[in-house]
Amino acid sequence: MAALTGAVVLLAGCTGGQPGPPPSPGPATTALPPAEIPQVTPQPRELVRLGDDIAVHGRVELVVDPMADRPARDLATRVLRTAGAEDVVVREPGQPAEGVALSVRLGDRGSPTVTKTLQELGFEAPIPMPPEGYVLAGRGGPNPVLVLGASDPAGAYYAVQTLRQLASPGRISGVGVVDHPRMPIRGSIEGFYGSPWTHAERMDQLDFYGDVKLNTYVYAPKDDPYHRERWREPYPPDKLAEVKELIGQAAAHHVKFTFALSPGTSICYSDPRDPQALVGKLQAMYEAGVRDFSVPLDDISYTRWNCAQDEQRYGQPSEGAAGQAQTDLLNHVQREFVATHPDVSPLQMVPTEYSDVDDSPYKTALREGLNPRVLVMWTGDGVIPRRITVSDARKAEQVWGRKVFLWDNYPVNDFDKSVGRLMLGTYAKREPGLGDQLVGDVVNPMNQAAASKVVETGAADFAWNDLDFDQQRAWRAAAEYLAGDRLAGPRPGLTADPAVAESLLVFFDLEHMAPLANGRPWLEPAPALAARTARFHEMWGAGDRAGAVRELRPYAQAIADAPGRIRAGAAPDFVSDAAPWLDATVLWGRSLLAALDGLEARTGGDAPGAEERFRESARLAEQAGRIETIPGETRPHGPVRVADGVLDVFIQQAPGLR
Ligand code: LTM
Repeated sequence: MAALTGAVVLLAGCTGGQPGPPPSPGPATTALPPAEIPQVTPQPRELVRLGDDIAVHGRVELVVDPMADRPARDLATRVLRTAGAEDVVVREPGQPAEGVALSVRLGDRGSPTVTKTLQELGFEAPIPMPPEGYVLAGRGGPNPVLVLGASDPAGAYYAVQTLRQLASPGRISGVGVVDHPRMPIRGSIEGFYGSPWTHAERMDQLDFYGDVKLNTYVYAPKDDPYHRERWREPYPPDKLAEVKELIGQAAAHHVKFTFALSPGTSICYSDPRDPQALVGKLQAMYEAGVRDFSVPLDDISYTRWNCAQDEQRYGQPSEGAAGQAQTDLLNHVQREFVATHPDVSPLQMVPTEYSDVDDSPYKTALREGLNPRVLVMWTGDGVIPRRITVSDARKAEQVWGRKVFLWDNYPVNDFDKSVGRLMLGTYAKREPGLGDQLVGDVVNPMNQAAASKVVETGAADFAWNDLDFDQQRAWRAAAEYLAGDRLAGPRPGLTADPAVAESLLVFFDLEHMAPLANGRPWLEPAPALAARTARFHEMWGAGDRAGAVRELRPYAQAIADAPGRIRAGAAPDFVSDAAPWLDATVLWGRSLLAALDGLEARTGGDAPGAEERFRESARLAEQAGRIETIPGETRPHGPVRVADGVLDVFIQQAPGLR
């Protein structure tokens, strides 16, 4: 650990408060030998055990600098209460409270008391602390100490989000954490076609982003007319009121609500009224509280102009001419709007050529003319790339003349070949090291907002700490999150049912396949099930038929049981998103069990019984195959897929196995 000496330091009388006498001791503190450290997601950069766990009971004081904002204070208070504090007294440094069992310090990393306490706990000083960074250090025993120091309000909030995950009933892990993100922009871009997310879904997403340290939500729904087709028109008052509520929710969870406006389908670049209209609408959003903006120019034709004037000004339609017109437009926004509003973040844009790394007249125009402050988005080498590599990101940097901002088209399921798919796979094939090469990573999710949290959790983990990313660990974290009752407490793990998380992982595996635009998989179908069916065939082929059936049966049962468990225990919004897939999974699971029954009956010499079970298996599979996605929800609409290529193949082949 770079910043920690690594030693377990025993410390007497340290409270982490301002200089002066320690608070008078409260009720005797229980010694808590260290329990297993819970998984923290995203994985912190450095995490080591410092000593015993910290007992949480009785009266706890939270000593907070003004730097830690209300969301951080409120969350810290909730965490301490949920962990077991009967009472939490929040105060500013300077007046120790009486009779507290534990004093928790939350403040500026540079404040003398935080620094001193951290040094006493074994941290080297000063710890480099980039934006959003924090240090957390705690050790139990008779004089427990718990200090959270941060570089800025976001860091303080993230320190508390880590504390949330280190808390369990009655205790907080006695650990040291030094942490900051590798990528400065992390989040989602609601940029898919089809029914946009509802207001409630967006509110819930923003809440979730705070939990997993995602700091960005880009509002860019293709089917919101005021975002794209009718971009010049102001939002009606009811929609504007919703946007304002989203801005507040985003701020409360340290998320940047990023407003995107896509004028490309109808803009006349050379008519001064259009660039003015664009700036005017951004200004209206600024007045509503937005400070982050994007101008996406994806999925438009650049081989025709929208007005005759553009041909006079830029010449015949061509890639290069479109690049020049867009450069002029974006530089206008930069000059007239971004540069005149010092509190606005760098402008984001999506180029029309967003999905390759080859130079072109279009890219040359933007590279040479576009203000270098403007962030350029890129989807990887392909709209739905096979993988996203450091080398491709470097090539993208070359052709765009700046480091690019990843628009990751995963888990989006709005394209033809994704019909019937719920993308619940791992966040795979994103190469470690991208943290040095990308300015940010936002994923384009599914219409199914709650189900998108599976991949969003992976992306959050990766974007925070790509060098230590473990896709299976992140997958499990997503299952545990969705298995927890979030309303019951700030830490899902406090109430999560492990059996529900296990069922979710079985279900995620069945929905693991992710297709390229041509339908071929870039993520394979059902890897866990496929490994088991492969093992089955191996044993069967080797003559151990009873053993082959016996080994596969519990997993077949787990598939059949998963939907019931998930419906009973997982987050209700996930359950409703996944409803058709859960319905189909029950039937596929029963079909698989019937197929195993048939094989067992045949092995036991009961040929008529076997035939009857195989008929039942086929009937259930046929029924499962008829279940469709919810009309109007997913675009495109069609039969849901469950481990296709693995489960259906096994079931079809079973009657023929001799
Ligand atoms: O990817 C980009 C930049 N644009 C569109 C998205 O709106 C769409 O959701 C995805 C997936 O179909 N493909 C696109 O080209």
